[in-house]
Amino acid sequence: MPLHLVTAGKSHGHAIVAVLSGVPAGIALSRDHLSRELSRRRKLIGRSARMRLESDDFQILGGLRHGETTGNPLAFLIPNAEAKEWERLLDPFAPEREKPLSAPRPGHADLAGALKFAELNHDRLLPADIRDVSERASARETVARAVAGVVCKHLLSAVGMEIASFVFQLGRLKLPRRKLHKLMEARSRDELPLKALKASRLLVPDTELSRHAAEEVRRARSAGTTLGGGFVVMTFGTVAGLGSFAQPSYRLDGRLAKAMNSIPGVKAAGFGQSLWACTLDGRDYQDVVARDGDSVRLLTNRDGGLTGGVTNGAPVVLWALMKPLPTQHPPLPTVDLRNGKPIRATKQRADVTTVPAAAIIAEAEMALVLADAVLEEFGGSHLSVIVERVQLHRKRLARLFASEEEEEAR
Ligand code: EPS
Repeated sequence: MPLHLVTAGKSHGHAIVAVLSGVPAGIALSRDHLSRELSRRRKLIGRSARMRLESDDFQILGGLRHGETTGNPLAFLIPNAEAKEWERLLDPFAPEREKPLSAPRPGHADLAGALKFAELNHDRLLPADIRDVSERASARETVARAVAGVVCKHLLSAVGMEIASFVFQLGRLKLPRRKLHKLMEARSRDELPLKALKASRLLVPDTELSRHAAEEVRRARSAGTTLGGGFVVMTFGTVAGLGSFAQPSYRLDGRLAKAMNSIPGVKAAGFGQSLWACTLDGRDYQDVVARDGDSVRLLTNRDGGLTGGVTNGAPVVLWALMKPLPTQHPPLPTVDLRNGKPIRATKQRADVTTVPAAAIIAEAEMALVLADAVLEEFGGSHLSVIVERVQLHRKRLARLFASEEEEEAR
């Protein structure tokens, strides 16, 4: 059964709600696990003041009992702290229309959404109220992905797969290429600078760079502007053979890139060292295959763990680039969609950067796609069955060159 996440709700409405279907039974989850992930996402530098108001509260409406998934759809709700203040404006049955927002913020979904939902009224095209666009085209929605991601991370962890992420660029500041290269070649989570990562409220894996990046966020905040950047998300312990090249839509690289690009503000996503290594001659680029005991291993991981859309057993390494957020102070010039006159864009409280938050959401997205691929390959209704099947598969691959007699003798 494929995993499927549906989210709904407004950024300033009562809650963000979601249903994750296709979850097998037997995944242990505690209140602590879930709120820890919400708090991780909330306590980053560069977010708007709203992050201090939100809590790490959530309600599970179905699919979990005695701290374990039941195999039924997991339904949950994350309340919005400021809903009361917006109640009248967002009332679903309000008889009268408020004055619509009509000054799209350049770079925001405001314009595309207002045009998409425009209504023909007595031969005139009326753009949709931008409020209906921005209530949904908002980073708030991703809070539901964080919760769903915890469930999928637990499934993956049960089969020996672990996800980590870090920010490698914030505005003009970047990790040196050599350091980024080394991190992208890590074979286990312990090879990442976990202490520096844990201490950084920007998820930068280098203490010095993290300090400079925090200064850069302060500078951007006082200049009323925003910062883009880049992050890497990796999965260690990846089981080989997930995904397929048999059909274009089965390819796991395509599925992962699509998932990354679904994160608001992400403009590019790619694998491994393609960020720079594509300039190498083919002879120098390829990940060399070497014998490793009774099995094989790749000496480098330039391809980022996927070849032909299938995992090759090396860690999956995915990078993504995010543009600077649209809302600026003072607002940028734009056009009033009601009359075509020049105007300043709608004013909105906003974040300076969500690159680190996006890295956490990218972990969740990666977990969703990989958990789905695990279920596709080794599916079962209960986690224990899936674990057994993955273990058998791993055992077989570890004995690639062992004959059956040797196996029996063991
Ligand atoms: C957002 C703007 C800010 C962010 C919000 C997304 O909200 P507000 O305008 O209410 O201050 O804090 O992100 C979240 C609430 C969240 O949980 O990530 C936007 O314009 O998308």
